[in-house]
Amino acid sequence: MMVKPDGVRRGLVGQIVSRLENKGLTLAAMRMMVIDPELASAHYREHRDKGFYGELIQFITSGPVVAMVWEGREAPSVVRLLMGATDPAKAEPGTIRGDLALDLSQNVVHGSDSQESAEREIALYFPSRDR
Ligand code: 3AN
Repeated sequence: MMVKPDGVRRGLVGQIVSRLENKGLTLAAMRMMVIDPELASAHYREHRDKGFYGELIQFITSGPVVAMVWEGREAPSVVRLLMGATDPAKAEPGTIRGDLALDLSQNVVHGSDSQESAEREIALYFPSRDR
């Protein structure tokens, strides 16, 4: 999962990490970085034909992010439950987006949507990590 540039700018990294730790997930790797356009387009390749793609790439490269690897039982789906719906206006209270976001593009966090996408994204963001 990743804290996006808006979450880092707003100082939300600590409480997002706490929410996942409190749930019982284990933080296995963490990296603060500025995403370059090449990495952004690799990450979001499935959205390249969408109308919001340009805005998405512009935003995700607009400042530092914190990329993380979390481990635990059913980690990808548990993280997405804690994140809440993609559109923060529809995200349940108690979730990260439900409590901390309102804007659809500036929605504070990204989470891999399956074990397969987690592995693909971990390889992109942590290329030297042992797998
Ligand atoms: P999620 O981050 O919940 O997995 P995806 O993968 O469907 O959501 O979308 C990737 C990102 O693209 C979202 N986090 C959001 O910031 C942005 N996004 C999705 N749909 C829209 C939209 N209709 N307009 C603007 N941005 C969008």
